[in-house]
Amino acid sequence: MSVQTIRIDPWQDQEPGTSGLRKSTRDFMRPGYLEAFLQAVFDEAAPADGDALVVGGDGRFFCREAAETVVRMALANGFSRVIVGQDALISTPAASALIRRRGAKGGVILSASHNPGGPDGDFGVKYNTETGGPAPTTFTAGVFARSKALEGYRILEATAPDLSVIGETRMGDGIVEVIDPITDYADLMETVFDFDAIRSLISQPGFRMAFDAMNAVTGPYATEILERRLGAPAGTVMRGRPLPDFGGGHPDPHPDHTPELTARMFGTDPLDFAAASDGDGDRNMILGPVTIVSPGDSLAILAAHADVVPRYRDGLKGLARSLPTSRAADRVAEALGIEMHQTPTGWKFFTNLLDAGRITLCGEESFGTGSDHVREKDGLWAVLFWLNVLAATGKGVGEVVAGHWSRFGRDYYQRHDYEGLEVEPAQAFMQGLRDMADGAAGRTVAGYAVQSAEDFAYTDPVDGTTVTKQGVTVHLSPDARITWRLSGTGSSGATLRVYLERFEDPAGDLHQTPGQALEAVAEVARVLSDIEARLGRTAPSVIT
Ligand code: VG1
Ligand code: CO
Repeated sequence: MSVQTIRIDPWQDQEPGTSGLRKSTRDFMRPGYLEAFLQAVFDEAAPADGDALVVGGDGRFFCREAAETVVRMALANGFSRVIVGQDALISTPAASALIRRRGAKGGVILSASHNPGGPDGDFGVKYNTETGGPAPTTFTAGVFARSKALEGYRILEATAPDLSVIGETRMGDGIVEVIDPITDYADLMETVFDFDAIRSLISQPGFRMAFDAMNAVTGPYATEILERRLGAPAGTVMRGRPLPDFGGGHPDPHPDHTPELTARMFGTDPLDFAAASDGDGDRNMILGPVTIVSPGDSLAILAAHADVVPRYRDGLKGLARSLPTSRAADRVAEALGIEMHQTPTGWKFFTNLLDAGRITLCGEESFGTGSDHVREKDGLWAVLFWLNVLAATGKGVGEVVAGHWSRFGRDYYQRHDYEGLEVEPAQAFMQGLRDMADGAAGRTVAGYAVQSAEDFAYTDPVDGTTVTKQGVTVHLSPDARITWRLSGTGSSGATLRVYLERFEDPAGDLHQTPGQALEAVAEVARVLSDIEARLGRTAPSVIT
């Protein structure tokens, strides 16, 4: 079986974003495009004899073909073993767990996460290193530099084995191992949570729940864990079969994209608990009767209740959140007397803190929560954590949330996305914000005084690497905060994200809608950024 080297002209646009390389599926399917990116990744990873690579994806269109290409190229580039999820499926958190358990050199995850899939949708490739976490910025910068100068790629001149059949096949000088991607992950969850307690909660007469897998990768995981191992009735998992186009849906856990679940939870006879995940299984949305738990609150609430979970019973080392995530977790860290870190957006910035044992739980406002059990955010883990909390406290979702606010106060929170912008005006807008930030302190708008403003730069406390321009934040008095940044996960154009938050102390009005509570803060954002004049936008495209 020979290794072929195929000459190519290098692509100039393979710069990984917040979470790997994302492009339209059609762009990825151009001859040599996927191959070029993989070659740059493998050159940067520089595998040695004996090294293993984990491969799998979220089941979207082109995943299987792409996985076959990864197999043939990995073996041609020095990996000795490629461990592939059956049918080329594996969730992002399960891939992270597998890399760690098998001591693999790294993993290739074929997913554009919450972006729609299909021939007219998006595709993506993420690379995780031996820690199980997303490749750090030094690695992705190396990949981008290599991709721009690449002259060719190496691939085995052979067909990959059938990825639907579990077992080992020799190929070239290496081995392709097709594994069941579910069992190990489900076993890991059993070591983290109190499954007996969750089982008795679920079996209580009258307790009703649902999980919307959105025809993405979590379907088989949720069916195994919730229905088979925890005894939830068949049908608890909705849209449980992974489909290449996610059944035409948008695999983003947002109430607009889970219409049936949302209708059930906001209808006349809501379920006690509901949840959804995204395309690759790393996000979570938690719902109670007529309640959506804000992700920033969720992180704080889980941290405050961590002692009910067997894995965290002995206490938390510290907490971390991304810059635009609400400061609700900071208040819990303070009460617990543990470290609190603020990182840039993207899970890769949590990895070093987790590896160094500085933090145990971390999260992002974008429906991402996780812990040191893996090095990715983990959707089903968050669902099980909530169930564990409900089981241990005997309370409902709404009661837990309201109880948290009355103890710590409430961080009212909203994200306003402006989609479909052109790249250059969006970048100029961000530059305008940096200039505004320089002279903003002391200004008063809509009853708020600007206390300080900054262009967020982050120095990793573990390895000392620094990244700059991670978002512009304005701190206001009374206690509120606005952050602006551009999305790094789109496949075309630009999306501006504006994050608004305001703290209400426990004695204040804790039960307004976020829209009402943040009306004045939104006005401050409009005035300070001058968005209408600069980008011609009068209202956001999406409010979360
Ligand atoms: C978004 C979220 C960010 C998350 C990233 C990847 O990035 O804001 O918090 O880490 O998606 O999540 P951006 O750059 O578009 O704001 V996933 O579920 O796509 O792996
Ligand atoms: Co995701």
